[in-house]
Amino acid sequence: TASRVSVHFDQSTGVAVMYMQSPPVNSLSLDFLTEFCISVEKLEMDKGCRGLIITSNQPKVFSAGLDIMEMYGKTPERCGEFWKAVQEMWLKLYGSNMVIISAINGSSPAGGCLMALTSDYRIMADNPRYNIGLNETQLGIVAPFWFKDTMVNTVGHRSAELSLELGLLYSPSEALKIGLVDQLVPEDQVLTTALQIMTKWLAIPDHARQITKSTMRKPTIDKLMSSREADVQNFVSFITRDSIQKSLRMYLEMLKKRKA
Ligand code: CO8
Repeated sequence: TASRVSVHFDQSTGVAVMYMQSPPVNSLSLDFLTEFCISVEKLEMDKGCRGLIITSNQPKVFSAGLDIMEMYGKTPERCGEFWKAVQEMWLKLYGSNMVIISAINGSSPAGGCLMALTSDYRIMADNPRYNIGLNETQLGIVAPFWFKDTMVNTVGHRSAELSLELGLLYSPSEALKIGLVDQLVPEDQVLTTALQIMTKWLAIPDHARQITKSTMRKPTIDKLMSSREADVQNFVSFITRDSIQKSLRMYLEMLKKRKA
C-alpha cells in the first residue's frame, strides 16, 4: 500500500518536513497513526534531526481528525487498539525533544486540531474557507481530558471552555485572535515561513529549550501516562454506546448530504 506520510529530511539543516498524504482528507485511521508514529519515532531517535515541520499534501485539508469510520460499528477490542494509537500520537508529539512546527495549509478539525496543538508553533494559511478547532461536541462526543488540557495550555481556560462546549470551529483570523494559531500567511507561503521560523527556534541551545519545554508540558503528559488504561476503557465504553453510535451515524450522513 502507498505510504501515508512522506518525510523529507535535510541533513544539512537538521530539519525534517513531514507531508501527510492519506487521501482524501488525512483522517487519522489506525493505519495512518501507526505509520505516522513510526516516522516520528525514527526522527526523534536521529540525533541529527532537531526540527520537524508537519504539513499536508492533500488539497484544502491539514487533517480531518480521527477517522470516524474507526469509531463506527467497530468491536470494543478494535476501538481500544485505535485509541491507544491516538494516545501514542499525542504522547510522541507533545513530549518531543524536537522543535515541531505545524504548517497548517487547510482545515484542521478535532483530532487535526489536537495534532496541531502539540506543536511548538502554528502557522496557518490565511484562507477564510479553512477552519480549525475542537468540534467534538458537534458530533455528540466529548473531547477527552488531555485534548482539553492541551487546548487550555494553548489558549487559556476561558477560550478553551467556550470553544469546547460549543464545539467551535474558528476561521484563521479568529484562531489567531484567541492564540489557537500563532501566525497567518498567504497560502503559498506556509511552508517557507515554517522553515524561516524553524531557523529562529533552532538558534536556541537544544538542551535549554528541551528542558524548558518539558517543564511546561510534563504535568499534562504525566496525567495521561498515569491513566492510559483507564482512558482507553473510558473511550471504549463511551464510543460503543448505542446513543453515541447513533450520533456518529447522523454526523456521517450530514457530511455526505452537505457534499451533495
Ligand atoms: N473520518 C472519516 N471520513 C471522513 C472524515 C473523518 N474525520 N472527514 C471527512 N471524511 C470523508 C467524507 O465523508 C467524504 O467521504 P466520501 O467521499 O465517501 O463522501 C470524504 O472524506 C471527503 O470529505 P468532504 O467531501 O467533506 O471534503 P471537504 O474537502 O469538503 O471537507 C473537511 C474537508 C473540512 C475535513 C470535512 O470533511 C469535515 O469537516 N470532516 C469532518 C471532520 C470532523 O468533524 N472530524 C471529527 C472527527 S472526531 C475527532 O477527531 C476527535 C474525537 C475524540 C473522541 C472522543 C470520544 C470519547
